Amino acid sequence: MIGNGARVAVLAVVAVLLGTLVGVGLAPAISPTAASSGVAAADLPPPRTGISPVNFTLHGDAVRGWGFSNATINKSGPNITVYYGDTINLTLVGADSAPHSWFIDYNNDLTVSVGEPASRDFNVPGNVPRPVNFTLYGDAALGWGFSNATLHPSGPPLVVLWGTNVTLTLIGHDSAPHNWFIDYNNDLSMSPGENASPDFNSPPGTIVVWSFIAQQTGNWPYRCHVHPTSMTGIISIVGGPPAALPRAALPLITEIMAGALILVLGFAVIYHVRAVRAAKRTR
Ligand SMILES: [Cu+2]
Repeated sequence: MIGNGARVAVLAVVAVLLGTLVGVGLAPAISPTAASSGVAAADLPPPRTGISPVNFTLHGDAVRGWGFSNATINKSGPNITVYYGDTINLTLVGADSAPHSWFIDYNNDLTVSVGEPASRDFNVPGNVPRPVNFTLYGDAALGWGFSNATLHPSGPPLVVLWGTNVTLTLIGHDSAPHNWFIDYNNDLSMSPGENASPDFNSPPGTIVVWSFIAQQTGNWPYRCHVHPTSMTGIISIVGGPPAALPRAALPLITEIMAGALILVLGFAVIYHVRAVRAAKRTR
């Protein structure tokens, strides 16, 4: 039995744990009001400012449990700690073929009860990922950031569900032109088939809003084609089938290996035919 004080505190914290599911959408947001938590409004701590919202990606498996990644799924899933007032965005990814949902079981009765934040089922046919918007600031020397204050040469990690329509609002922080592209083959330049935005900050101050569909499952570098080494980061596209890379974006090494393999096989065929003929002649 939880003490009353502890219970109130827990309720205050979780009553505002708002799940918004990329891909599945959560139940309507519950605001941190006295009504939803049973606590007088004046007794609630003020919502935190500056850091919220908080994003988590959870991978779920009926047998193995939950994990922040497929590789770390465990029956007792990862601890999730958030502040009162935080908006929590969950990206829920199925690691098996079963439908799942995510909810906070305040009363620990193993089912969704009234007032408990609960996601829709995910990993079911027909789930359409919710569109995702990111605002990225770019600077040739300082890199990428979600804000002017957080610019960094290794920009913020972006995680989206496979199939998501991603909209980027691209803003320059210096006077140079930039763009944003996914460097699937990691060759530091834009190749055919790589998602690439138009140039932004060209002329300085020009903001570009640009969308693409995240269709290649995996972890990829993103870059600016003008400053490909000082403006880079990682985008993770999760949950979809492993998509074939566009032919033009195949890594060079793959082409070299394929070429070498064909060469070796060709020689093998020639020598085999010759050996068979030679064997026939000696009979
Ligand atoms: Cu740039």
